[in-house]
Amino acid sequence: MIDLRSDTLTQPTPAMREAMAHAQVGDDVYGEDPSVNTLEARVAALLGKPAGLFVPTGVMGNLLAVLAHCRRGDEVIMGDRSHMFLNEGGAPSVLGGTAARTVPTAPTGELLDLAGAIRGENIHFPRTGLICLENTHNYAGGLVLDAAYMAEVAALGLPVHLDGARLFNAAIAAGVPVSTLAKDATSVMVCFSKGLGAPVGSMVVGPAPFILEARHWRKKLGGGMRQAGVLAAAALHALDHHVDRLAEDHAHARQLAVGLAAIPGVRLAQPRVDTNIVIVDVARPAAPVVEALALEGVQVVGVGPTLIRFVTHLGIGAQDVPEALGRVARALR
Ligand code: TLP
Repeated sequence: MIDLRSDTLTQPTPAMREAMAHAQVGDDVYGEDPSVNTLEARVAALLGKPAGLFVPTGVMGNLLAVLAHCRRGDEVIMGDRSHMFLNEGGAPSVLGGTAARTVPTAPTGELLDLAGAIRGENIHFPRTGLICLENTHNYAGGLVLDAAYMAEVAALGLPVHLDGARLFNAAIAAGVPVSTLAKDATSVMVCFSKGLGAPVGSMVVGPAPFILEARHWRKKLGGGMRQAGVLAAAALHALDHHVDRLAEDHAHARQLAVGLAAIPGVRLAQPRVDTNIVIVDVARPAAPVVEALALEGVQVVGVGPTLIRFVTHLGIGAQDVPEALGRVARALR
């Protein structure tokens, strides 16, 4: 099987497992896990923010950001094709009493009509508590939002939370430090369990009072972990060894996109391939195509009635790309 369903499917490498086995640990609820403390300080510094909080998942990180930024009844502006809106179970509404105010998403991942969605002060209105952006943008095909756009959104004057599950991919693709893409967000969530190849773990960073609030909420949600240093060690190893190599995943995705677009009946559903995600339109129901591909030994996911997503990652080698393309062509013949 060539598994292109997601970069969440990576296996920890032997060297990463070694680092985990030798991690120094303590009780992180007491703030005494040295590996977690190192990771929180390192990632906060990397992203140019005062403080960080290690969390088990990206979903929890995004949820904590909403809970810490907003009050009950606030509206949270997010894209209608954002992961926070589509794939997180409505958690900010369920657990935070906030409402998702969706705005349309450009094919390149930027939010449209943002200024018009911000509420003015009026006793009848909910308050706008937060704007959420996503970089790279998953369902825009892993496209990168540039720093100039981030600055434009920040200039609207509201707190901005950035779902940066794949922010390291964005930084490598844009050739800028990750802090450049984080600069105009008030808070940022990054994942170690996507392209970076760690088995578990994400981080929320932002101002110290915000992180303290998020820490309270993490405990209430049951996310206070104990000897979490074994997981932090995997993330630290990923930061040391798996960031620059994301360029390989991006090159594989470009190669894949060129090959896929040459297959009759397949069209690229995104304007560019910036990073490790390729979404194609197969102009027929996606589900049977996904099944046919699996029978040929290529795993992918359907992300729309006729849309299929391919994601390259640490577990995909150079030889896998032409092999996958051959299998896709056979399946679609
Ligand atoms: N995305 C997963 C699935 O949930 C769709 C994937 O395979 O792409 N933000 C973004 C932009 C994400 O893509 C994801 C995961 C998350 C947040 C949530 O991360 P986890 O799975 O760690 O909670």
